[in-house]
Amino acid sequence: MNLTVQEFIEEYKTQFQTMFAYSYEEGTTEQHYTALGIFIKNYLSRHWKETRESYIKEGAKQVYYFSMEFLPGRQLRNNAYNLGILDIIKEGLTELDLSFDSIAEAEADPALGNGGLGRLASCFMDSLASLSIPGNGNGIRYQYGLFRQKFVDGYQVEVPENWLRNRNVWETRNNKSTCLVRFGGNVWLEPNDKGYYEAKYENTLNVLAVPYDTPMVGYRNNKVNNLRLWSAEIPVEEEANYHTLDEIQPISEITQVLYPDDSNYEGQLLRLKQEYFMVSAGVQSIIRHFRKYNVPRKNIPDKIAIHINDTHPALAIPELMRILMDEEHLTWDQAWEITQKTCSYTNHTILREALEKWPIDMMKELLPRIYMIIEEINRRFVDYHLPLYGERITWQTAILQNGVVNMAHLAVIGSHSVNGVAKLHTDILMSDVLKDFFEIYPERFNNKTNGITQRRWVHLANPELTALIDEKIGEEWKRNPAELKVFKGFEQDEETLKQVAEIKLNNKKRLADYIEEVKGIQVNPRALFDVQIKRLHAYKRQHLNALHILHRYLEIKRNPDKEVVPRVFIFGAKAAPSYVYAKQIIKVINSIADLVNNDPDIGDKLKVVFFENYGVSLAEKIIPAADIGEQISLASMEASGTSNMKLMANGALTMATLDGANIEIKDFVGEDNIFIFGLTDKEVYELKANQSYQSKELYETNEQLRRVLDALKDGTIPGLNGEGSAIFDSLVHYNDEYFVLKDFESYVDAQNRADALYAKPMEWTRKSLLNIASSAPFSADYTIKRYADDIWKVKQYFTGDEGVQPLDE
Ligand code: CRA
Repeated sequence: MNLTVQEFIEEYKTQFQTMFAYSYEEGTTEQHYTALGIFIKNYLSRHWKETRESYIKEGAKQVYYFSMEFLPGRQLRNNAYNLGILDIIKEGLTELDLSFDSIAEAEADPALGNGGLGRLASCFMDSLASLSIPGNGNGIRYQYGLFRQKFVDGYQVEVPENWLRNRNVWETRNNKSTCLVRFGGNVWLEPNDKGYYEAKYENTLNVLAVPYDTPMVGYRNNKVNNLRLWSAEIPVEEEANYHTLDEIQPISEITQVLYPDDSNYEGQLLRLKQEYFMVSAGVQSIIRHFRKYNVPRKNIPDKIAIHINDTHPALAIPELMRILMDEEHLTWDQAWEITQKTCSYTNHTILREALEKWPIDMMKELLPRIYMIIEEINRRFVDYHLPLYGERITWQTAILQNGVVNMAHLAVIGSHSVNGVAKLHTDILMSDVLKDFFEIYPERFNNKTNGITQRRWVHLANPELTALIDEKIGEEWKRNPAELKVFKGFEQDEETLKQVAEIKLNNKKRLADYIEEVKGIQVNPRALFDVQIKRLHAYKRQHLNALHILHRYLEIKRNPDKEVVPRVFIFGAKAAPSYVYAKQIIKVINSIADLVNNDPDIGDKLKVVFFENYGVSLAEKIIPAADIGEQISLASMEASGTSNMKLMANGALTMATLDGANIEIKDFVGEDNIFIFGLTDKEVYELKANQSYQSKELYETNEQLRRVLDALKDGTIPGLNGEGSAIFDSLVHYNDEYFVLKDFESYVDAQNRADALYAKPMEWTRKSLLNIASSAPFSADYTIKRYADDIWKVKQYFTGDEGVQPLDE
């Protein structure tokens, strides 16, 4: 199916006219987006169908990635690119006097996730399809995604994100595959005449789960996998029982909004409802699909892998048990063996407040049958392990303790594999957070360092760089990322370095224009662009960055004639609506921005830009223009991070603590090509253990630090209403939980080293090139290959020599 430009033009005109009954010349950008999206979806539909059919025909083992969050980003460009028709479409549209770029901007960016975890799920979807692995996503079709962020007077204001307002061209509502999910009521087991117990229900709330399927397009391999997002509706046969909006509410609310907390456990009945709704619908539809394979039930683990993305979908374990026992009539032992072999679990955080625990009473009432099963899993676990490990370990690992259901424990006990998302993180799981489990099940633990898809984050976000790499080393790296290392050979080649520098400058000019357009701030594209983009969290320490900016500001004011390397500090970050401290940090940074950007003494030396509404689409604009990526979390706190990988792949140098995947980045790029500072995880653990840290002492003894901290509350920063003092108090009087003051000096020192290097452009660019050339290990293709080989035992299905080749690192 080789589309030509002329064919595209003809088909597109017809497509447009069929949809809108207007000629394409009269269309709005939005209409063109819709028509083009439908055109592409039609184009890929045959592959979508054939991929599904071929998996069944081959009896392929399939993986189901269960995640409460997906952040796919805009899909028009990526789908056209992976299908290999992007250039043709662009050319065709140009001939029609239309601009692909403006049309692509009309797409809503579905924010069905909070941050790294959701974006990781979507990078994984891209890699699964591109590696020809039978992999499906399973999640929720939230009507409202993560809130849209606005700044009013420097304060974050949340506005609902109605991403479905205009039609979503990618989804297909699939009425054939609906399921019924039950909540509440009474359940009991009754022996029947066939010799097994039957689960009987009364007074349940019945919810219809309707799947919306979205194609996940592989890179030039004719493979299209499926992302299934569930929406809650009233069962058709019960419609007559519902009369008012109030009555409908318990059903419609289930898939209405995404919980806006990142790395923070949200203990609400509704959230538990959402989790079970997604899990039950997903498991039911998998088991139904599996029947098509016509193999004995005990072979389910040879055909199905269910992956639990953090504990949010951990109810998949008791739900699978329920279906295998109550509907497939297997014994407990048979069902348990299948369940454990089928399920695997990834932990994404060690933050205590993020570890999900549901009150037993709530679980019992909302999910009575599921609670019975969890109770039995717990009873058997405790009975078995008590004689082997004694009270201490057994009680520390029980699922039910102190009136709550510990979801991480359920996930570990019910899975055959438990992984962390970077080496350090996995080590911490084994030695600390889950150490008792590591003693019981050492064989289950393994590390899978996160990755990113270079297709979205390099090929498409940074086309000039991509073209340059193609020119220097050929195109093989796109199918086989390991080839990127060949680019290292150009580190001494002046011409290449000049080209790399020029591309960066062009990207920065584009971003500078965008900054002027949306923020009204003029920045110098030759300044050092210093970028911190991620959720706002105390452990990520955006306030450390802010203190450094203040420090620079005060230095410039004190020594106005001193030459400085001009910098533009760029932020993008949403704070959870209920996270007061994070919101105070946003306000402080915005106020510092007002101060700095409007001070005539400062000029180009220092600018601060805080973008509103950070998300995938904004990241695509910012990342290619970054000189420095800020990865400054307190060591041990950031499980992995993934913006660190995206930024390095685009030639940013990393300003990093030895945390999460930063450590692996350092190992691959070499310590000369990264700025490392701050406490190590061991030092942090020690300081916490011996309680010797006194932040106030630092404030009192370090003059430079004191000046900066005082500026938070002495009126230096205009427009604050106590937010500066709140930050000050947390750092000085409440002993600085995240060791911001402790790391301050070493941070400033690392920043000074960055300045010195930036003053030698060739040297800087050489390191930038080495970062680009060392980024291949962080391709999600490798990460996914390891999940496929080690955890899921699923194969790549090739049809020819197209697509991403069997990966050989
Ligand atoms: N907030 C971690 O904090 C990690 C991503 C993806 C996070 C990040 O360091 O890169 O997951 N954890 O693995 C999380 O969401 C519930 O825990 C994140 O995105």
